[in-house]
Amino acid sequence: MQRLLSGIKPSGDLNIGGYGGALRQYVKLQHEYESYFFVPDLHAVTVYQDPKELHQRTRDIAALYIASGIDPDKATIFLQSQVPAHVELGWLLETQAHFGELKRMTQFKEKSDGKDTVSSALFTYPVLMAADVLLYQATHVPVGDDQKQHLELTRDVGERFNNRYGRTFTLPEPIIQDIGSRVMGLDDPSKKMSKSNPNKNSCVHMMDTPEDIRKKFSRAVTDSDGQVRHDWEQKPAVSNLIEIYSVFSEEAISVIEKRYEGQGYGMFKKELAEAVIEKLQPIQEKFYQIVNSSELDRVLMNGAKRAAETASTTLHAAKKAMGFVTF
Ligand code: AQP
Repeated sequence: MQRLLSGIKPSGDLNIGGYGGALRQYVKLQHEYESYFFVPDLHAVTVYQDPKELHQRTRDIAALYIASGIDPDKATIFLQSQVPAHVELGWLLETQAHFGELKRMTQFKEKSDGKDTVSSALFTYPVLMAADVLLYQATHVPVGDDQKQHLELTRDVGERFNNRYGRTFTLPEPIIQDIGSRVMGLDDPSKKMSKSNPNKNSCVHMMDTPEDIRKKFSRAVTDSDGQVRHDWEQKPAVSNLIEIYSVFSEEAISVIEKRYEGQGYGMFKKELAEAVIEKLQPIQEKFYQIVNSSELDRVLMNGAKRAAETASTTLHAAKKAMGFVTF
């Protein structure tokens, strides 16, 4: 069976962008791959996180994995910071990554833009991501559109290591879906719906109340031609809403376009909100049952144990290949 690894950073409250681009896919893929789903808490701290919030959000993301349908008996669910091999391999791989290629990472450019200081961890974070993936010999990584470049770096660094020290790592392939791979902000369709966006109306959070969800969609920007038509070039805001609708109702885009033909945006936005509410309601219920439970602790402890076994085999092989004294 081929192996898959992916995760969602606890850097803010999870929104429907992360659900559409990642979590929804995880739930399906767990049946096709031997799956590792982790919470990359070490990645979150590349920018400052309030310790109490980080603690709670880390549990929240893990609970959302389970509440959304990932089965902990099938997939391994764990926290990155519970498996020290990630950091150790990250350091070894930093010796293989080039300063110039890290400087070209668009996410680094975006996140450092306009800041007086940025942490060096933000700069080297794609190398830690490479370690996350290569440690598990993952054959596939489901990623949103924005993470494609980081996965290419993972392959480059892994290949460089293999060429220099002998074949140690499996080079992973991305899995990118067509619909939902890039959910944009409700206030600005040129910007990705992001956890760290301070404008709370730009995204719908997974735990938003029905009232909030209705309000946010009613305020979502559209355009002036009044047609529910999917066309990213000419109608990015409406196309984004149609894709969200398609993700949540599991209907084809053409079906949605047809239903609202000639009706303007009012009913379309209302029913879009209802489709999202309907999908989120059972997830929210399950989330509240498990988020602070000892059941979640047990899942994460078992997951870390299982993950560490796989990770330590790869780390040992990498250290041996590089010439470190190993026993
Ligand atoms: N808006 C989105 N549309 C589609 N996919 C998305 N993903 C995130 N936002 C969207 C995908 O979710 C996975 C986990 O992402 P992440 O949380 O680890 O990192 P991120 O992409 O940096 O997410 P955010 O929300 O933008 O976080 P901040 O603001 O903290 O940087 C990835 O596969 C991602 O593509």
